[in-house]
Amino acid sequence: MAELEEGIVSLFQDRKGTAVDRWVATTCGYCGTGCGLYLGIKDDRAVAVKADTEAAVNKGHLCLKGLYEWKTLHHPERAKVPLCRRGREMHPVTWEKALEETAERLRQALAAGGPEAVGIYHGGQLTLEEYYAIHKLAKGVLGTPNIDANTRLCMASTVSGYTRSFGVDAPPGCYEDLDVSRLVFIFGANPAEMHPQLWQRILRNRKLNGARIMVADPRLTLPARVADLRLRLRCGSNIPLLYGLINILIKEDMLDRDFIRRATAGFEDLARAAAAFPPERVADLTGVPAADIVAAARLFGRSPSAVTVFCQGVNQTSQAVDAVTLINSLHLITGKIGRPGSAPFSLTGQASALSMREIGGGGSLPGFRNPENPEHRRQVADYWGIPEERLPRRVNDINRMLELIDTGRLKVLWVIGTNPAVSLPDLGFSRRQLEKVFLIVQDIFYPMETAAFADIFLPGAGWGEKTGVVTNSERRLNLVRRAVAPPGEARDDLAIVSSVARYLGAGGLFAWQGPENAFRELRELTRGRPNDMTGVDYALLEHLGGVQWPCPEGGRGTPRLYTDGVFPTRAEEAQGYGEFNHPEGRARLWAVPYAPPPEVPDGEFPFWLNTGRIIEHYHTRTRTKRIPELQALVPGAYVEINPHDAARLKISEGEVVRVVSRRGWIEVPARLTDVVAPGEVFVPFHFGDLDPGEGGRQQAANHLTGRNVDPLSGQPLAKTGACRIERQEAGSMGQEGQGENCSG
Ligand SMILES: Nc1nc2c(c(=O)[nH]1)N[C@H]1C(S)=C(S)[C@@H](COP(=O)(O)OP(=O)(O)OC[C@H]3O[C@@H](n4cnc5c(=O)[nH]c(N)nc54)[C@H](O)[C@@H]3O)O[C@H]1N2
Ligand SMILES: Nc1nc2c(c(=O)[nH]1)N[C@H]1C(S)=C(S)[C@@H](COP(=O)(O)OP(=O)(O)OC[C@H]3O[C@@H](n4cnc5c(=O)[nH]c(N)nc54)[C@H](O)[C@@H]3O)O[C@H]1N2
Ligand code: SF4
Ligand SMILES: [Mo]
Repeated sequence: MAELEEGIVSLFQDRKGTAVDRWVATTCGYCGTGCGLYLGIKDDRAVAVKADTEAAVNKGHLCLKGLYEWKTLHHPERAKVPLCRRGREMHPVTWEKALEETAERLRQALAAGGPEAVGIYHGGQLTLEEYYAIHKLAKGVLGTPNIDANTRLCMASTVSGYTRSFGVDAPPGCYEDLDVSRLVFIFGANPAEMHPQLWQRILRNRKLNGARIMVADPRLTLPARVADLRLRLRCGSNIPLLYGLINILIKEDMLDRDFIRRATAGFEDLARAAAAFPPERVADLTGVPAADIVAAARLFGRSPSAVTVFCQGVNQTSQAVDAVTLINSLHLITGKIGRPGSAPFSLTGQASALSMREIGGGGSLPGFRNPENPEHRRQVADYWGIPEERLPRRVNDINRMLELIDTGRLKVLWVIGTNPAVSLPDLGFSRRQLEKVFLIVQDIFYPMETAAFADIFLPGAGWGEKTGVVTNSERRLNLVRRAVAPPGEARDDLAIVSSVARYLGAGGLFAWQGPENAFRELRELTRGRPNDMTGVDYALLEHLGGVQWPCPEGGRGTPRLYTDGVFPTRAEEAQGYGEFNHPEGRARLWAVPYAPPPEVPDGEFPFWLNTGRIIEHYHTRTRTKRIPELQALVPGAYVEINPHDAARLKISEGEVVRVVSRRGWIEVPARLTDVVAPGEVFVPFHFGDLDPGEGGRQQAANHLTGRNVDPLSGQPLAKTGACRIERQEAGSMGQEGQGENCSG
């Protein structure tokens, strides 16, 4: 077991011996953990990486991805010049031509169709300054409601869940909680693979302090295997499980009644709703034995502290926002919040996903302002010097934007730093929309899947080639630094967005001399707000190695929120969750409804379809597939099937099967493993479809996923759907409809 625990998840690495000209301090550009590292530069090229032994987050450790990150720089397929489409071909053009064309298309669409005719959809791996520029351009110049980010597929449910419970989208806890908590409850997350350095901290806590680990996941992940208590619930059954825990906590009076009285509202309603979920019913609905549900509630209730770590097993399932609010409630009714070792803690996915949320990516205005609040609107409009009416009141999420393309209202879409041709659900539908719209793609690699649909391609500078701020899961602002020049004519996203603004005649609003200048501007918009960073500048970030917001002037940052039991629930902040009817300053306990997921297995599609990720790859692999060491480890997609199901269906290890859903199909090798339960399958979503030259196999998991979304957050349910497995007859591989249906 010791080997399993240490095994793949962390590598200590020290390359003091590597011959380099200089080491540049920076922050890892992959996951939201935010590890500190040094890039080794020799002759102006990146040649090595070493972990930062002083870094508060990772203290000298890095995972696989961080270790090889430098290899994404200087790759021959880095995009180097702007391209424009002429017929079927993309041709190199000058920056002037590309920018002029981009601005002209936006202008024409605006003139003909108004602000709804244009849109921007961006990723979560840019810098805070770049997000600020994008949102200033979209909301302050174009005035379009069509502005969204891939946080819609990632953290949108947490954004709404935190806001509903606490009044603002701010993660209450910090990593230190993982070091000191007596119980780490891992709920719908697999940090051993996705946040490896946090998993190391959890294991260290167990070793040094005897912390307990409890895991709720349908898959037998590494954390589930080593947990003290494992709740292997069925896909899509978070709500009954959480209600089941709350039911026992109340029945056995494992509550902090004083905290409930003082700091919360809505307990009676929550208690009434939870009463309908006794352990026997919950066992029926989740597949978790009733005794384990009781044991889990007691472990949580009796532990002096507890932190619940959650991620996509919550955000991407049905009733995701409701699940987030119940997780928050679990902590609120037991008073396990605002103290060391106690917090509901959503792990953010991408390196700067939280930066994006705090500056508008989750649908707010900068500084978590409410776009429906006249005072907030005025503050932003005045600061930018634009008419207040221009600011959209409600943004259209990417789901709505695709519908607007489908109905011909959205004409020009600008995609920045995300690969929707692989990552959006229901790829058949989504790719048709990318085909239909006039598409501008801004990415660091060419080719990549979404660029195949582009009319204009703009080459961006990536990690290691630009300086700026990235905010990690614990609200820590870190610096990423330019260590080498971008390849060819590539330019950083801040410069590109500012140039487009200039071509649109709004250059005066974007007259920054580099990122630090932009940071100073955006910082002012956080004054007095939940993410106040008016006390932060680049020098302080350098000096302290990162600062956690809020950090008002003169401050040094705030590791933990709500330590006084007062919550920022105020009527004027009550963005997007309807009528505000509870006392200010108290956290809200919601009695959420329960309904089974919208799509469940049936005779035709008898398996639960679960999709997600693995340690070796990052998202759509534009970076990790170009790192030979990582690509060799897992070169293609596959489907995990439980050996009992495989035996029943006569499927052997490695056999290529067809996975079919109501939306589409993929053909991938079967991997027989008890990591998935009988009746469930899992497909990693990292893989785009192979080109004909590579065998032409259709393998992107999102051919299978559907357009059902959480009604409160608009987040697609990438983890809850139904599918069947078809065996391929010899010789019929790859031809639609010729598989042998062996789902029953
Ligand atoms: N190596 C690597 N690391 C990454 C990434 C990557 O691509 N590669 N991506 C980053 C990003 S953007 C993100 S958002 C995070 C995601 O990090 P995670 O959320 O930890 O990863 P996932 O594999 O998407 O899903 C986690 C778990 O949710 C479980 N799950 C599925 N359905 C349910 C359910 O109904 N209930 C419960 N309780 N659990 C369920 C799955 O079985 C899976 O084990 O990882 C980040 N880190
Ligand atoms: N079925 C299924 N689908 C999912 C998920 C799932 O679990 N299952 N997870 C969802 C989640 S949580 C996420 S976060 C999304 C991720 O989905 P995407 O955002 O599509 O994933 P990436 O591959 O990270 O795409 C980022 C793109 O930006 C480019 N890039 C990197 N750095 C820069 C830069 O500095 N500037 C510019 N301009 N470009 C840059 C990269 O080359 C890449 O093409 O996928 C979602 N889709
Ligand atoms: S844990 Fe995340 S931030 Fe740290 S090295 Fe790995 S990918 Fe990078
Ligand atoms: Mo994500």
